[in-house]
Amino acid sequence: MRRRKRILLSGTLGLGAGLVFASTQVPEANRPNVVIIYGDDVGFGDIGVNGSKMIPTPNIDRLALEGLNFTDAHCSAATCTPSRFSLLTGVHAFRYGARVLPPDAPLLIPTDILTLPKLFKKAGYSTGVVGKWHLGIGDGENKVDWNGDVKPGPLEVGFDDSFLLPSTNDRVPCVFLRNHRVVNLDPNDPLYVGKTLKSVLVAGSTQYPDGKKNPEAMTFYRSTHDHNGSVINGIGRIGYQSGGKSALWKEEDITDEFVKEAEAYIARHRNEPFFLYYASHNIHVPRAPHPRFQGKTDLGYRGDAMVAFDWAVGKILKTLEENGLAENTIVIFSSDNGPVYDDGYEDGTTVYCSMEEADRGHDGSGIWRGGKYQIYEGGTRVPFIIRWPGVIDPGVSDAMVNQTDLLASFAELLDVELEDGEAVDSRSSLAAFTGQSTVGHEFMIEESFALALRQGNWKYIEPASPRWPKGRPDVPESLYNLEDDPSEQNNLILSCPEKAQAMARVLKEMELS
Ligand code: NG6
Ligand code: CA
Repeated sequence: MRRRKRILLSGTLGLGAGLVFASTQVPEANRPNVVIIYGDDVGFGDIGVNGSKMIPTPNIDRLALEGLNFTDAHCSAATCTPSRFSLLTGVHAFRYGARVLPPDAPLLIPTDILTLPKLFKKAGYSTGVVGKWHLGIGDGENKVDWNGDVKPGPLEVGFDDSFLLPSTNDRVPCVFLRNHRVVNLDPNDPLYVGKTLKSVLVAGSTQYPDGKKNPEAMTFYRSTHDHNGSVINGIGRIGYQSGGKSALWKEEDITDEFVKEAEAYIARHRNEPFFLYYASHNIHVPRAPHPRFQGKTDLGYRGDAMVAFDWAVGKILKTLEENGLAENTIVIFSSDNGPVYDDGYEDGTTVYCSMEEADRGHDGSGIWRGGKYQIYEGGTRVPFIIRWPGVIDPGVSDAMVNQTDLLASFAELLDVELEDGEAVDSRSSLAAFTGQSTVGHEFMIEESFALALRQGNWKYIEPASPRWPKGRPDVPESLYNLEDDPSEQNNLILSCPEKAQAMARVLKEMELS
């Protein structure tokens, strides 16, 4: 049976040259371009419109003022890989056991399932990704040949074009990948990637210092935790690399490189509908903003990296304008998880792993508790802005929405039918995303080494489960009422046991459905 999700709206949407439609579906000739600008570790409170006073973000603020700014929008999980997985597949990451991936992990997204880029292709779009990938590359059976065709990866899950930092900026390999090939690779200095130094010790390839034995090589940053693999550009990485010296990125230039690629992509595709997934590495560690951004905040490189990211957003918006595309482009700005301060380097931020709520007076998650890695609201409640000039009225929405639902929402917008078994967790929220409705989901799952359920302003956090044996911070089974306790301080699990049990039942049902 075919599954079609369609919401007919009570209002109407004006499109382009005065055309009016009774639903949000758009005719082929008017298909808007879609640009998703995805931040890395950018918290709800890291942008000016959401209360940040210590980091100037004029471009993101402008986007918010021209668009719809959501106060209760979520990534699917409080870490990168699971959130990106759900954004691109419309499936909860826990169903695939998705966790933060090591540098040499194979492609996590099966090549035979529907993805967001594949959906856009069905609707006649060109699709491109620029930025951080962190969803694995390779088939899992054969070791990836970094000196040949590096695949399967983004091209095999639906992107026509890709320019990537393959894993994260704190993991090897520290090179860019264009489509299937490493950029600027010298065949006389072959590139190897592995978990141990021994696995990459190949005669003839450049060897980099081993952070464990040569901490003095970490001249840019010392590691506070676990960034003791190959030391590249003076920074200890997760994992080991040898070779590829001519292909190494320069930390301070990554933002400029990605912006250049995004600008070129937009200009190249100006005459056809396109979907661009721009996945910035900002403001993930190691934060190394270009010298022109250094010192722009009193928060050190974390704040300065956010200023660099805001600059990049401004450049992308300007490129759309210069190509005459601003009006007919939906721009979405969001993030893959909440904020973190010290995430593994001595970069001047505070205590390891964001258990602190604020850094020098700046609270990256705003009033929401916690941040990256945490099941509290700050882990997944992230900035979320949609701008679609002439269609979405500017404003603020408190609707509860989730990135996992973009796939089904775009399917509805573009009138693409979803088959049974496709994007199973994606529920069209088109009316909420376009501001036609102020009501979001009744129920929504949150994930971070545990599952939680939101029901309106109620939040239930399940007890520790063997499914997440490692890494779960010590959070007991909890129940909060965010209406009068938005910062999750008052655990009601003992005083409202019936509510907790009812929500636990719904969570189980949703988990098993
Ligand atoms: C963690 C790393 C952290 C960061 C994170 C991924 C340690 C102790 N911590 O495992 O530094 O790399 O993975 O961040 O190694 S994410 O935003 O891509 O999920
Ligand atoms: Ca992240």
